[in-house]
Amino acid sequence: MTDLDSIVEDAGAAFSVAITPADLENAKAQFLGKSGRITELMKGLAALPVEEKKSRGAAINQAKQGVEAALTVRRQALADAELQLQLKAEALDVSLPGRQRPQGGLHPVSLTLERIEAIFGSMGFDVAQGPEIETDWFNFTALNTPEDHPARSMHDTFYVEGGTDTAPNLLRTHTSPMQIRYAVQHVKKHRALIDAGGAMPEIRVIAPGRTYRVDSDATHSPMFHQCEGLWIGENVSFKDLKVVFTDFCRTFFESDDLVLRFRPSFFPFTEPSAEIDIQFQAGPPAGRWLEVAGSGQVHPNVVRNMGLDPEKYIGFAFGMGPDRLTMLRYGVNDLRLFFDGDIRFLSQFQ
Ligand code: 2NL
Repeated sequence: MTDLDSIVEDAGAAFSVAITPADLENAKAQFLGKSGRITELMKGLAALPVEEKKSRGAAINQAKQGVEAALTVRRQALADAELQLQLKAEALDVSLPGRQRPQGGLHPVSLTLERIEAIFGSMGFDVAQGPEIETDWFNFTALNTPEDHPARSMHDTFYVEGGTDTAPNLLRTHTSPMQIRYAVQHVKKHRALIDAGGAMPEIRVIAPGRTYRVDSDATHSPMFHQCEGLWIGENVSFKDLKVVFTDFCRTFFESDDLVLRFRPSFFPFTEPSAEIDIQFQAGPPAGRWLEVAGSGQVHPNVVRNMGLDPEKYIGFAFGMGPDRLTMLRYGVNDLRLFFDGDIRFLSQFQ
């Protein structure tokens, strides 16, 4: 092996142990740098005779090309290795599941309110709206509630600052005030027709919404929901109430194996009045009577407060608790679950 062959071989060995580009540049300097082995040989050429200089020069050049070739191969190998490392570090696993953005949904009680609105909507009932802070007149007086009725006391009703005959100052205790407001507007709109003895379009409306009472335990929440219904016309009877409410219950609970019982009761705003109980003929709560609503024929004083003559106009009203209906429909046993806001409970209704 000539001295040149061993230089090329040494260079190949030195380059192959270089791991980083800096290692490689240092190794290169040992052969091609200012005082590298190849460079030193080149310097030595000057001292040779012309003929020998030619052949020796060509041989050194060939060795130099060999060293440079080995250098290029190693440079490329290091660059490839570095690229592979980078690719590995920046690897993107497109098969990983993405970050979830769970879809929101309606509260179970809202689902019930929507169901109630849809069912009564199909029977021609409009949906009333109204304020949650009410006046004493719309919440109590118009509904024939006596001045000394316990519901009007500070113990049973949330009062807010201020309050006059016209200014609102209490949190409504039922959704009836919305129906009074609705009826008053309806009568105002048809006043001329009514006064001329014409046929006023019937009042057929439901009033769903939040209501407030001073009450808090496992089965009572200070805020709860109510949905009332009202149907007033010239010839609306208890028979219509029975048909409408039976149809509602069977549709709501998706069961024809369901019977209703109207049990005598008392409310200041209806006379006569009845509690409505239902009984499933089949399924888990079968055989038990469940109270689902209060109802009655609208009291003549309340009809008068709507601006109508109770001798001519008559009808029925009912009130039910959507919170309780939701508990019955889904088999929920604690009312407070609806208001705790625990997503593990709420997400089960989506
Ligand atoms: C109950 C009782 C009831 C009414 C609500 C009503 C409304 C008007 C006129 C007459 Cl505008 N009555 N509402 C009537 C009877 C009972 O609710 O226990 N609800 C959960």
